[in-house]
Amino acid sequence: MTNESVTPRPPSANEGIKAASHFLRGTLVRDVADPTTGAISEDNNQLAKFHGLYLQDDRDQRIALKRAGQEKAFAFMLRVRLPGGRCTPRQWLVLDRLADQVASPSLRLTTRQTFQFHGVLKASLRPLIQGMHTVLLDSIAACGDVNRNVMAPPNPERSPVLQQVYDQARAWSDYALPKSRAYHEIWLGDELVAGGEPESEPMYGATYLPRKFKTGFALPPSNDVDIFSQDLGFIAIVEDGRLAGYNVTVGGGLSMSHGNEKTYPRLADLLGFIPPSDVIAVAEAVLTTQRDFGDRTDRKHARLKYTIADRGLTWFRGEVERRSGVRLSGVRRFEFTTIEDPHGWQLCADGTWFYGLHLLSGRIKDAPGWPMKTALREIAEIHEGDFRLTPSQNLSLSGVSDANKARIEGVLARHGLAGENRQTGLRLNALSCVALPTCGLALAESERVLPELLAKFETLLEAAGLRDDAISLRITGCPNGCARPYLGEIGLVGRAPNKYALYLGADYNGLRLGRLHVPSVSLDEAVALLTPVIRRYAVERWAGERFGDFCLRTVLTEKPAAVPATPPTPVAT
Ligand code: SRM
Ligand code: SF4
Repeated sequence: MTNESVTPRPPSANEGIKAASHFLRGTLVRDVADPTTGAISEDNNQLAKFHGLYLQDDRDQRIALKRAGQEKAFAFMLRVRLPGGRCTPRQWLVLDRLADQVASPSLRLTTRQTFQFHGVLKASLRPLIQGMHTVLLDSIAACGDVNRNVMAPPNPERSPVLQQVYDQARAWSDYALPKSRAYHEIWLGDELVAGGEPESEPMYGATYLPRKFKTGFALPPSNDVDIFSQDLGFIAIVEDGRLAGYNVTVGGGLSMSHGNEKTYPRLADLLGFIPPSDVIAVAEAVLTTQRDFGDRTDRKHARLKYTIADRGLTWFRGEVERRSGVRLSGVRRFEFTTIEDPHGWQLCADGTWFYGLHLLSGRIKDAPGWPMKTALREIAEIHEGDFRLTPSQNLSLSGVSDANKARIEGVLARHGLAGENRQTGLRLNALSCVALPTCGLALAESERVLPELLAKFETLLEAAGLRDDAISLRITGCPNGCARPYLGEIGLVGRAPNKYALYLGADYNGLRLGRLHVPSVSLDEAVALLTPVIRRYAVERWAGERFGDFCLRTVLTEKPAAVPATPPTPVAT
């Protein structure tokens, strides 16, 4: 068969939806006004993502509602756009109130440094978005085939150039926003322009990108944003105390599908070095190259990582240089020596304090004996700096004066939350995705099983004398990789109810992916399987050797793992 006779594959259905949407409007207005259902059409659901919204249903209620012949318990998830994860106390107070008034009362901090609301009924979408608008927050491009929430180092004052890096991340985020007024018309009641002046998307075009696109900025020595998992990354290079420029990374991405070898997690390549003044030009060139060459026929093959894997880095660099007019120079030296958030009080060079607060899975709610939502509201009422959401689902309070330090400590102590940072090294480093009951793609539990899973490992770690050792465990309810599990030293990836693929051997600082160790284990089996490994690690590790490195040197190169028939009970010594 000759090349000419190969029929080109048709564009995926989403391409048609985008093209016909009149710049992301579709028939959302009509669907939102329809009182006969809590849902919107599937086509409009694809468009709603560009507005930061996902139609979901409470999966815990599915069977009962089906038996009762009723509609699913539909509600929306809304994701806020928050470049670099920064938010003011005033914004915090509004989000906190909106969560109580129009959503499930909890707030969820995500692995890309923003907030998610869950359980928002259709009728509450406008009040929520309009409430956010009063404090200049929106959810534009938080999801969809566009440049998503841009990540930037959150932890304040680790370096004098942090503010500069944040400003550049923010500038790129603003630059890459869709120009369509659809969001303002539909949710904020701006005058409808449909049928009026034609709109255009100078950078994206009418069909936007083939798939989501993620950008991160990192500031060594911290790789807190997991830079090699981003489609596009900027690693700040500081020379003589000044920001000399950035090493650009391209083609990271973590998602895969079980059993489909054509899909795989991939770490980004280093493309070259640029001065700070070229960030926007190069970012735009990377994005438009992906816009023009990304695979629009198959959404499982549409991310930038596949464009680069298929066409090669040399071709890609040439295309970026041609489009941007910037010649990338050789990569400059950098070193990542940490990834974790600092916890507790840290004194900054300018004499202010910041407080790193650990929040398991980023969940902020009031639970019996754990009134975190109330405590943070009270802190927001007195806090003079800002809140910074971290890529590890934690929170930093920055810009705290001596006087306010004591007051914030007082609030935490009064609510019994002063010890939140005195957790095991494993707990402080654990990440989980949302999964059940809201995520429509979850194959297994994640956030809801994390506390119990950690408790099991903690017994073992305490017994082995490893209580304070930082080991990263990341769990997700499916292989999409939302908690970046392939970069956790212990990665658990859901494949069916209580069945997970177990990955081991990732680099603690995010420089090496884990390897599939066992394709399918229950959580108890995973604990049982890791029990001897953790015990060995306690006694056989080399000085300073991380758990991921140890696994690579030992269990991953030794005989294949066998799943123990009966999980042994950890023995305290
Ligand atoms: Fe994600 C889809 C949650 C970070 C890869 N992700 C989803 C959806 C929206 C499910 C859906 O499409 O119906 C999840 C909503 C669950 C819920 O009920 O809230 C969801 N992803 C999340 C969050 C909230 C996880 C968390 O617990 O913090 C993170 C929100 C980030 C943000 O604020 O923007 C989140 N998702 C990630 C990451 C990590 C990252 O970006 O650093 C990844 C892997 C990195 C990557 O993109 O390669 C990730 N999410 C995915 C994918 C797979 C994309 C792909 O290339 O195939 C999907 C599915 C999809 O897009 O089709 C997905
Ligand atoms: Fe849902 Fe899968 Fe992402 Fe978890 S990893 S939130 S289960 S899409």
